[in-house]
Amino acid sequence: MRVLVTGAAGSIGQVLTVGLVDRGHEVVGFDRVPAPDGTDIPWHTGDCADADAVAAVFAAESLDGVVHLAGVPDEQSLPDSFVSHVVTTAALLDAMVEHEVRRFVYAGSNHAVGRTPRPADGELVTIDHRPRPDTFYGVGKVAAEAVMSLYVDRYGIDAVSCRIGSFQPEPQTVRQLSTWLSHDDCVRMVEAALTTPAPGYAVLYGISANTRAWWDLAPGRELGYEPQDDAETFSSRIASRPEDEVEASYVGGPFVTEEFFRPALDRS
Ligand code: 15L
Repeated sequence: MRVLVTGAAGSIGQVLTVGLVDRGHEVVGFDRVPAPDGTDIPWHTGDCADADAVAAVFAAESLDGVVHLAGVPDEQSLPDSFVSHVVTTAALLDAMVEHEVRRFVYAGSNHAVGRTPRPADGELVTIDHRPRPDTFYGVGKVAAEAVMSLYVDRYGIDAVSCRIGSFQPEPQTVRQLSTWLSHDDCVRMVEAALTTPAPGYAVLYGISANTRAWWDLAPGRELGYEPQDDAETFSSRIASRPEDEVEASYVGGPFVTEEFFRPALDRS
């Protein structure tokens, strides 16, 4: 497939670009910053919140799909979060409709359901749990999923939101022994979301096959995502910390704590 990757210069973008090319896909990069040194793919520098910049990319490239990773991966004010996650998603979907590009894969986040409490032992957080954001970041991710759902219903495109856990080379904390997404599994996940036949609107939890996982991997498996890595491999290297208990109580871990409580709007 020939795929536009937004946020291609970011941490996930760089791993994914190489991984998708290795798997035989053609990747076009799109980011606010120029291509990192050594990048050898077509590249567009611009902001995907800018509909004109997005339109110019789609006019220049013939595409089969979009992988939308761009967006600030952390807490911001509500308006900034809206632009970062919702406006960018809408701008890309509008261009996809205009150019008849059918497949959209989104870097959603566990923080869309971050306020979901950990269920009883042996039970999983499923994709049927209601949207329950833990931050304005999470609100932005929920709203971006809503825009995707609207475009699937209106225009019949296929859109998959991968609610990513903790994308790291290795897990760093006790929480991440449950929530880790390895680099290789990230590539497997996105390739499955790009190539699975006719998913319509779909959501999956983007984690590896972690022994301590408590988010449901079945929706991803139904789309062909078979994770291969397990954070448990690294467990002996992870020191416990006092905050581990609170971080284990909700999907969103540290994002549910009072440290993140703030007004929605910045005031000058
Ligand atoms: C995310 O979605 C964030 O982008 C990242 O900063 C981490 O908080 C990660 O989730 C996580 O939950 O570990």
